[in-house]
Amino acid sequence: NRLAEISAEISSMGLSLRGVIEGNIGAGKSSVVNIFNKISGVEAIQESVKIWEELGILKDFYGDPKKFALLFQSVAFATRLASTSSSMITDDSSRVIISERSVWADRYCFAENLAEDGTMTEKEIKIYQIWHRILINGHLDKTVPDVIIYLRASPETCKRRQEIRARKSEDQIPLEYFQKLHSKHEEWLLKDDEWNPIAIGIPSHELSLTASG
Ligand code: TTP
Repeated sequence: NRLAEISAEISSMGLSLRGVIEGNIGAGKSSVVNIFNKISGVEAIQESVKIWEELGILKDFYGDPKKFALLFQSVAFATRLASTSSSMITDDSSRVIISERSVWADRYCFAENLAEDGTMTEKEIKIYQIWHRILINGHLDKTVPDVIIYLRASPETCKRRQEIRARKSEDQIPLEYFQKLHSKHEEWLLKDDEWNPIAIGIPSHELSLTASG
C-alpha cells in the first residue's frame, strides 16, 4: 500500500521515476517486480528470461559457458534494450517505471565476472564492451536509474532459492558462481557513493518461492 501511495504521489506531481531491482540470481527480483506490477500507474518491466529459454541460449550457456558466453551476454543485452526501449526513448513525465535489472548489471556483474574468470576471452569482452557503449550511447541519462533497490541475499540463500525454483535451463550452478556474482554486486553497488542503492537484506529463511520462480 505504501508503494502504491508513493507511486501515485510521484505521478500526481507530474514527475517520473525510473527504478531498478537488482540482486544476485535467485535473490527474488521477479517477485518484487510482480508486486510493483499490481500497482496502478506503475509500468513494471520483467526480464526476458522466457525468451532466453525459448531460444535455448540460457541452456547453451550453462552447458558450454566458454563457447556461448559472448552470444548469451549479447542476447541478454539486446533483449533488455528491446524491453526497456520505450521507457528510454519517451520523455513522458508522470511515469513510474520499475524494471528487473539494468544494462549496468549485465555489464558490471555478469560480463565482467565472465571476463575475470577467463570464460570470455579478452577479445570477446572488448567486443561486448564496444556494443554496450555504442547501443546505450545517447540514452545514457535514461539508462541510469533514479533509484536502485538492491535485494541483498547471501550466496547460500540465492543458491537454495535457485535450486527450489528448478528452472529447466539452469543446471547445477556451483556456489562459487553465486559467491563471485555476489562480490560483483557488492563492489558495484556498495563500494562507492555513485549508485547509492536502497539495500534490502533478504533473510535466509524466506523461502516462499514456488517452482515457477
Ligand atoms: P537473473 O537476472 O538473476 O534472474 P532470476 O530470475 O534468477 O532472478 P530472481 O530469482 O531474483 O527473480 O538471471 C536469470 C538467468 O540468466 C540466470 O541463470 C543468470 C543468467 N544471466 C546471465 O548469465 N547473464 C546476464 O547478464 C543476466 C542478466 C542473467
